Amino acid sequence: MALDIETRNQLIETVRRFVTEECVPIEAKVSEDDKVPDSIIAQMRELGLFGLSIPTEYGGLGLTMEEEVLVCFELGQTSPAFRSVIGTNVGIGSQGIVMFGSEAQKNEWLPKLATGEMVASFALTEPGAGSDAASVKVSAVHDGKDYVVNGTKRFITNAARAGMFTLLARTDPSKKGAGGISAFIVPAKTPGITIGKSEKKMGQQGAHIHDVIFENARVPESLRLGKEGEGFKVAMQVLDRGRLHISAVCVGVAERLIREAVNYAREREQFGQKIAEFQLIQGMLADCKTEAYAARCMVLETARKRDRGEPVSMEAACCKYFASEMVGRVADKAVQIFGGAGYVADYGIERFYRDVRIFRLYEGTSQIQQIVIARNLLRGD
Ligand code: COS
Repeated sequence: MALDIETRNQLIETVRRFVTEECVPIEAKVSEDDKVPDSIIAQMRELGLFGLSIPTEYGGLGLTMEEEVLVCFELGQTSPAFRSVIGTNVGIGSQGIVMFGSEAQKNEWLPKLATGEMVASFALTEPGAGSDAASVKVSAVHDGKDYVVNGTKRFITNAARAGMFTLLARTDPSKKGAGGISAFIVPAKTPGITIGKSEKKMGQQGAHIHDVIFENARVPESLRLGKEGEGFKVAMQVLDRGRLHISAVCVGVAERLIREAVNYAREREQFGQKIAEFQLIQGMLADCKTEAYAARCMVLETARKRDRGEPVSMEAACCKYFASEMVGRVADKAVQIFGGAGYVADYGIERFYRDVRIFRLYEGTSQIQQIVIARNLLRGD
């Protein structure tokens, strides 16, 4: 159920204050240390941020999608590494259980994920299966009352902190495509699981991705999510939702960068006047604002549609496509408005420029979003 308007405004204001007072001042340090401090993670737990999307009966805040994107507009106003701490619990790590879990699975796992006592991680991508998600090779072979899992997952966010994985694995090797895949809840402490090194990345230092290697890891049948062969559907529905969440984060980052660019343009003088007075600067600011506003409207509209129970695969892909490309253009213009300073680390703008690049890649590249949009159009949905 939706929050009353006063509670909703309070929540947004609290998140805004947390972001401005606690996260923004340490953005550079988080990037340098490649670590979000434990004290910040503790505050996120206290604020209930790990449980934004988990229903209240399992200890979460049970936000509607509209409320969640409003919170993400705020969380996006700082380095995306902070959002990444809670991102997998709110989105791709937990939502398979919320949408497809049995009552017993929900009762066992969701309360821990809601409080942040346990971190969830989503294990779909493999060395040979990125955009082509239906080609996963990690195998889960039925053996008595267990499945025996073997293979490697790649670029798995929060894997080293995870207490559980939502794993997509092939249970039917005779079916090469989507039909042979099943989804599982896999406790991270299962013998036979090893976590690879933290990958060095272009941006978002403080957020970590790893390989997850399964060697004869036994997963009880009771931890399968949904029916055998339904895993691809689980992954796609989790991603539909995740794409909307990421789009909202893109809007938040864009709004932050626009604010930074406006402030800088008001201060910086060239040719005897503030650069904000130059129409070429104003043009760039206006383009940024127009695009960010368009993305904000799309995201809100799609979130409301999802809350009404309508399918939003196509609209979520439109949002992800537009918002992630939009924030790339905004970050590029922010560097341009800052000029040389935009390229210098101390000003922080170049860090955002690097940070936002991943938005066009993960949870489906822009090209995958185009495919999803076009297929839906051509099917006449
Ligand atoms: N919701 C529910 N079911 C869906 C779905 C959705 N959004 N999208 C596809 N499906 C179903 C289809 O209906 C189809 O079911 P049937 O076989 O019963 O008809 C099945 O899944 C296979 O769908 P499709 O044929 O479209 O699969 P493709 O292999 O062509 O792949 C894309 C579709 C490209 C859209 C998919 O592979 C994809 O999203 N790739 C990107 C993966 C990604 O985001 N990776 C990032 C990793 S997580 S950070």
